[in-house]
Amino acid sequence: MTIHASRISRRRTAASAVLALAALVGGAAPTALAAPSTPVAPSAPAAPSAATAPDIPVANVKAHLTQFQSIASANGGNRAHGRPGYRASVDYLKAKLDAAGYTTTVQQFTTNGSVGYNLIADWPGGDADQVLMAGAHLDSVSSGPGINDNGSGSAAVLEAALAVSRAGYQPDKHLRFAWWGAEELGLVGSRYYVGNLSATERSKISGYLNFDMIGSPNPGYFVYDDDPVIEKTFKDYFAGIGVPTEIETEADGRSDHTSFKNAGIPVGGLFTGAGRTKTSAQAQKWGGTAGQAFDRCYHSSCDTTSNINDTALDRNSDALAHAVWALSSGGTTEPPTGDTYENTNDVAIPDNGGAVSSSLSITGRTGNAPSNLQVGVDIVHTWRGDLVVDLIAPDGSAYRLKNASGSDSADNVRETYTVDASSETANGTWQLRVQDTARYDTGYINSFKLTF
Ligand code: DPN
Ligand code: ZN
Ligand code: CA
Repeated sequence: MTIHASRISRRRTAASAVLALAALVGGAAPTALAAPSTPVAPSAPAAPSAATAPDIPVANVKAHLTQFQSIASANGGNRAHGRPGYRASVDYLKAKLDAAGYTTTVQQFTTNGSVGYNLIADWPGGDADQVLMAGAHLDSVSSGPGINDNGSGSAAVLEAALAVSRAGYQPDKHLRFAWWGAEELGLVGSRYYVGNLSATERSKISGYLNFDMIGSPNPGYFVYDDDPVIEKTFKDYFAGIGVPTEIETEADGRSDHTSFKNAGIPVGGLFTGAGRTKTSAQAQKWGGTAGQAFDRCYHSSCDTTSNINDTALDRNSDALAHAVWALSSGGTTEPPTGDTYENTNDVAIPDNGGAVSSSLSITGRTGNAPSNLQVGVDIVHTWRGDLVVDLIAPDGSAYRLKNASGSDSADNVRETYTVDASSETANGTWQLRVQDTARYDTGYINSFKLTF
């Protein structure tokens, strides 16, 4: 069937691109009931894949907590703003980051009559106009060593940064990690940092991820309810490991993401609970003790290395790394500019039958199609491995987008392929040709898009 293509303006937002990416990373493929019967040669073109974060070894995170504990013990029992244990904590992190290849900056400010410090670590490379930040406050209250609040977030952010270095990860975005001073005195360090950025520098920060208390001994799994893309990235991660989450309602205004949020920067984060009491419903789904605080040692001297739930620390550290990778890579680069034509008429694909197609009649363009013609394919199907998909140019030449692959049992083909179509005239009828090559599973072409 040929229809006259409606010309629509294409403005894919970075947000929708990230959402698509998150879905790609987090979506587990449901298993179909019947196996396809026709064996087919393995496919040639590889589907675009997002960079995957490594597992963060919780033992490494805990080793940093042991160091924070020793620092506190050697410095009057705390790591509070204005006390020697704070500066020693900064020095510990800075040495690790410098050795791993980071460009570090210690930013000084004064509050409450003493000097405070933020530590900023930039990973060289990535798009300087798109900066993804992850941070944690490094100061404790003066009444204790602050191992859960917030050695936990500080150690996990450090370990994610070190994992970036170990992996030699080259993200599309620029990565910046930060540890804030004087959070416990009213988000002082992070407010100072954001307040000192120029409007241009602020506008380049595409997101800030906050980690404050992520190893609570009687843990809950709370995700901040701020930027929807960041929130979804975390939620999808936890869903993928089978851990239920709740929206964090306690965090608003209470940790360093607020300084970024107030400047209009998209924020998100994780939290395992502070002084509030775990309900019986929460204990049912997460384990632990109902009627007891998430962290009974919140802001007290018993917030030591004994005040940590290893499982919570492990899961949250992995979720942190997952978000850093997912939100800094793939699909978040500038969308192709150009004119988009789309056919949204559904075309049924007969089971193990003949090829069908969806068409776009292109008129009014001059010359040839581009070398990076974007082919948007949306096929709903219960076993996509059955499908062979081609783009057919107006003169009949075929460009293979996807081969059949019997073992690929995932649902649907939702992909944007790039085709070098520079030898084809732009005007004429283009077709998306789809054939189902194996029995049982079926579907339909949902939409076919071309962006010139
Ligand atoms: N930032 C901590 C505090 O204000 O003491 C704890 C906290 C973190 C509270 C996240 C709420 C949300
Ligand atoms: Zn605190
Ligand atoms: Ca089939």
